Amino acid sequence: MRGALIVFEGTDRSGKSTQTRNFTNALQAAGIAVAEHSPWSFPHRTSPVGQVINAYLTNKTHLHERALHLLFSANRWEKASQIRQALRRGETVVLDRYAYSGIAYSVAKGLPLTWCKCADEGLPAPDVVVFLHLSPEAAAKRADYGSERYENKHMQTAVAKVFEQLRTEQWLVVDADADEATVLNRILDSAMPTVAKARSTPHIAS
Ligand code: DGP
Ligand code: NA
Ligand code: NA
Repeated sequence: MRGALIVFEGTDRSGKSTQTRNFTNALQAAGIAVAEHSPWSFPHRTSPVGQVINAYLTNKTHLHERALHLLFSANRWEKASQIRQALRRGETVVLDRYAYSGIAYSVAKGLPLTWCKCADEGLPAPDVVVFLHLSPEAAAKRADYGSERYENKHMQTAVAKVFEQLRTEQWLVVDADADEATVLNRILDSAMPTVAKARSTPHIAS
């Protein structure tokens, strides 16, 4: 069986980092081979491109909005062959954010949707998109937003709106406004059948 490409998306504080970890552990417990170091997070901040992104997010540098968009995209392209290779080896890959974040955050700041979509065209296509839904109000209650760029209610509300636009019927939308174990169970209930189906069908060329 091939690996499945599973993408988690959502606004900041929706629990993606925790739940991609929990979900990876659950896959392994179910005997499904998972790529090493999964979940893989975007942006991955340690590559040269990732370091520039990190400097931007922590307010240490300024970048033109379009240059920034292309850097986030490049940061995903850097990993594209590794993703494909893992899938071919039969390993499932869990991603904490992907191209949908790329579009949502840039469009929220006023860049045109069609232009934003171009840079990520041709990346390995996900089999499953899990969208952790948390209102900006509920997110603000979880913990104070930190000091990074975008961690404010105005931006998060704008990002949530674009995610709504991007959402298709294939997305698995999970209500993330509950405790960790409850949210994980919701994710497993909705994603596991799709993961099993993906692994037993050939990957659609992307
Ligand atoms: P995270 O490490 O998941 O908290 O992401 C850091 C911040 O970067 C977060 O506010 C979301 C934002 N972000 C993630 N991916 C992208 C992207 O592709 N483009 C833009 N503009 N922002 C992104
Ligand atoms: Na964040
Ligand atoms: Na994360």
